[in-house]
Amino acid sequence: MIFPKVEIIQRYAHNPIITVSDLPCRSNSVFNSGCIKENGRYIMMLRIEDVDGSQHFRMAYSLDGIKFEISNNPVEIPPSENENYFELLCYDPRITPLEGSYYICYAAHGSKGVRVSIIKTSDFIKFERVCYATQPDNRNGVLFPEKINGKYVLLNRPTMAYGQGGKGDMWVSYSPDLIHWGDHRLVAETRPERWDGHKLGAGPVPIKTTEGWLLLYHGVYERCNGLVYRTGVMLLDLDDPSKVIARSNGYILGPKETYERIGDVDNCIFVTGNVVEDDGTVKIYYGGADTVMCLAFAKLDDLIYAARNY
Ligand code: BMA
Repeated sequence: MIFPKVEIIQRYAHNPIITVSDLPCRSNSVFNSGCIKENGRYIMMLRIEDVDGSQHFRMAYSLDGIKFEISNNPVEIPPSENENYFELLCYDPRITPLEGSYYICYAAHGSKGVRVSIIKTSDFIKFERVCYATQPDNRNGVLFPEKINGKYVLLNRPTMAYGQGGKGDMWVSYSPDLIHWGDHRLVAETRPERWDGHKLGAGPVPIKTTEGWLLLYHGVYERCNGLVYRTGVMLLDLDDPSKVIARSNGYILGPKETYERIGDVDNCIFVTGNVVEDDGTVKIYYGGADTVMCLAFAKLDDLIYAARNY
């Protein structure tokens, strides 16, 4: 296939938008942070790696989606009976507004592996635990912003044994109450010897469009020096999100700039936030090289077009 030489995504010229020098605490990195916009205010949940290797979340707020005020206090993740098993690290938060609350899906990682944990809040100050939605190893969880056919819907990524390099496809699971999850279905597979041939996983909250649920996702390719993380786009059926209507053949955003090429994990773009503006521009928030937070822009119509034609 020959691809048109037209890029549909433009990076913010002054990337990165958040680095450790912006934080009120001594940290190693800030990346892969969830972001939404509510009532004109951008709400970001930062993923911060501390200098001892632990990680925490911290809220950040903005009126323009570019310059964020960062909270002085970390998010207090509610206690879990499985603290050591699954809460040694928390990462990759995705925020879903749903039925008047905000649900955060994150990777809860510990001595027994990694699973999708869901917590909820109404004010980003007090959080309560909802459930562990998956068994280990399974991460990259994101909730749809509404029920579909009366069920809550979660994208996730069960991971094959570490011996196989942590490969995995994207699945969808359903729940009547956000606690009991089942009816697991395969959504999208890796494509051998293509840019998303090693593993793939959901990015931020799917965007409802007339053409289907638009989903940005990360695809991973294994090269002799390590993994390369890039972004693709797909459209899922509005009534049955296990059905892929369209999926870009090529990636739409891949590491190119120094802040994406070089960092704690080189060659990594990891999308965790998308905000649709009134004029049809989508602000795309992503981690660069597991080190900094970045921003890019695309038109919603171009993303839909890319799912079918790129
Ligand atoms: C993935 C996730 C991401 C990270 C990426 C590259 O498995 O853990 O948080 O950006 O690896 O390290």
